Amino acid sequence: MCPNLSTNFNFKILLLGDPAVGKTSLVRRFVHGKFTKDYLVTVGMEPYSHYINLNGTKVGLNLWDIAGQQEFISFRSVFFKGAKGTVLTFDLTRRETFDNIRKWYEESNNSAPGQFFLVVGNKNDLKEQRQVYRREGNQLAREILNCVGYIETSALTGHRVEEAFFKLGRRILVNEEEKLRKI
Ligand SMILES: Nc1nc2c(ncn2[C@@H]2O[C@H](COP(=O)(O)OP(=O)(O)OP(=O)(O)O)[C@@H](O)[C@H]2O)c(=O)[nH]1
Ligand SMILES: [Mg+2]
Repeated sequence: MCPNLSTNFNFKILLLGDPAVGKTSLVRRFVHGKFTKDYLVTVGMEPYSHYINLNGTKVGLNLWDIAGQQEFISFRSVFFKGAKGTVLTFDLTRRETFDNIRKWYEESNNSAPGQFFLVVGNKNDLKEQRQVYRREGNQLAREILNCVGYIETSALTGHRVEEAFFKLGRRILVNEEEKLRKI
């Protein structure tokens, strides 16, 4: 069968990172264009779905917003299966959340190998409280296998949020199209 490259695609993408780094806020900003200051802890996992247009190809992003709290560690990896990509998120104002990115990367990569990754430093609006340099984020992204880069975002202002999801989605699409061509 001749593959049709204008086919619609659906990609499962995980949002991972420590508690309160802003995973839910980023996905809600991207999908609903909204932000709330309240911290409502995610319990287990919350799914979101959003269609984007990548160079004329309609792509569905199934965004799995995974709870960062330690109490969910025992079962959360069941949600990882089949993921094509992970947004590894940390909080620019809390150094320890950056130090934990490798742990999140390994947890995700072990359960769903062969994915693409994007490192996101969130809360870029809190300039005075920054605890991680941009060059450190860039360096970490270079060290992670299949990482498409490092982006600093703000779910509060919306700064670079769309760009982050598009960047990861575009890389996954290129890879899926290459696989189709080989059939
Ligand atoms: N100033 C600022 N605050 C943010 C930003 N993103 C999220 N927050 C706040 O940080 C807190 C935690 O955000 P959440 O999105 O709930 O964090 P989470 O990563 O989903 O946390 P868990 O569900 O526990 O894993 C909330 O009070 C948000 O309003 C941001 O870009 N800037
Ligand atoms: Mg959450």
